[in-house]
Amino acid sequence: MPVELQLPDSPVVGVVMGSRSDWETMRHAAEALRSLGIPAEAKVVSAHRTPQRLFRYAMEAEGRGIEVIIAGAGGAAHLPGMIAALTILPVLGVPVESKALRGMDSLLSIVQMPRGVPVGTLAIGAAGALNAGLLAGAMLARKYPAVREALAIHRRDQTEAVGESPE
Ligand code: RP5
Repeated sequence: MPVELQLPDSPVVGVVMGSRSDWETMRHAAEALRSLGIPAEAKVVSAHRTPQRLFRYAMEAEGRGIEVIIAGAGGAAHLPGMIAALTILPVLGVPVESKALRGMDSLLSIVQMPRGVPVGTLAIGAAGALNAGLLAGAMLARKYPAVREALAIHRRDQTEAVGESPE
């Protein structure tokens, strides 16, 4: 089978979230993907409020060309785990900061998956979302040289932006 080197125009990463209110956090994942030139889609898919949409999304994603799913949710954050249960695509979970428990509920809901159904869990909030985008990029960099190059440039720029003097 020939190795695929060219990124398609269609989305290869799916960014999903439990509510529109999660976008303020999850847009950081979308921005990281955009900065690496990775085609991505963003959708609201709620485990509790739109379970049929969740099933459909998870079952169809691989066939539509999605290669990595980033799922963010807050509170009783079942979205990443349920998606992971329904697809063999890698799923990266982002705990959205909740009002009541400041995201500890989201974090524990996402990270404590049962043996056999993994979700790669990131940090709570915007940093976790941005890192999920970068981590998806690192996964895709194994296949797409353009993503590898973009990731290397991102790291180089980030390093150069850290001044040695504290003032
Ligand atoms: C979760 O409940 C969502 O992921 C969101 O983080 C949280 C609150 O949702 P809204 O009440 O703002 O729609 O399902």
